[in-house]
Amino acid sequence: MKASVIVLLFLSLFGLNVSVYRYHFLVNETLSFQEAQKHCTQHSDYLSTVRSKDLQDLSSNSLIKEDYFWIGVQRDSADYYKWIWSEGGEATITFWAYGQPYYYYCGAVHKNTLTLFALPCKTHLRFYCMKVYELIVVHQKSTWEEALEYCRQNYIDLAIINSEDIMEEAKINSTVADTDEMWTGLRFLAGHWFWVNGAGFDYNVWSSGGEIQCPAMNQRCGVFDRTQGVCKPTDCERRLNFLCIKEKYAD
Ligand SMILES: *[C@@H]1O[C@H](CO)[C@@H](O)[C@H](O)[C@H]1NC(C)=O
Ligand SMILES: CC(=O)N[C@H]1CO[C@H](CO)[C@@H](O)[C@@H]1O
Repeated sequence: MKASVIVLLFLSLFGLNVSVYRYHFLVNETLSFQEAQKHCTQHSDYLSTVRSKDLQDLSSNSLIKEDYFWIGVQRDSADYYKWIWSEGGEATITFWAYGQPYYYYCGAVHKNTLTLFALPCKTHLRFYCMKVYELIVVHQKSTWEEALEYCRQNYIDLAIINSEDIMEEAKINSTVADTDEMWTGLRFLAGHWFWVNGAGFDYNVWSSGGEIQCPAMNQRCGVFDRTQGVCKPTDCERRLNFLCIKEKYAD
């Protein structure tokens, strides 16, 4: 099977009580629901779990040539009236199209109306897979460098807080930390601030004073301040808890 082109689209936090966020990827290949599901579990996590507010972004991808695309929702084989996510758990769908679900078994989004239809599972459609991440508080008091090393060895990286969804996640998850401030992947080097994974600064994480253009030598690592819900520069040698990014379904 030829390699599919995977396009990173955007990420989303799923519910506020659930401490995770999701990156959705369009796979530029038309497959049946079962084949699509298999493709996702081989290459990432699952077919996408989607909220109503994600539909606009997902549907606007111009690679989707068909009227519909698969997301990870289908009838429960044990209970005809129940719909379940590929990721697991019952799906409470608020965006059924009028008169839906019809008697078919697999859920596809109609891209022009942003509503869900039940379609025959053998229909060949493009589809979204997702990767699911969590922020985890590490209860150690470490310098910024030590924290970076720890996250990279044990998880993926220090936390990158570059969207509203991840900020919400950071606020929820940081309540268990021992320190009010905790390290993130923010660093000032060679004249500018950057996220250690190279992410951009479209999302403003800084405290009201804004980004410090030229921080003093001892103010060049970024903490997340949970009392204010913002990031601030501080001394890299301080010993603080930290936030790592973890893959939810990594084994
Ligand atoms: C997506 O797939 C179509 C064939 O179905 C191909 O023509 C097109 O070049 C692909 N687009 C990208 C960005 O790979
Ligand atoms: C407060 C909170 O939601 N803590 C969670 C942070 O993330 C870790 C790892 O997923 C969870 O185990 C915590 O429950």
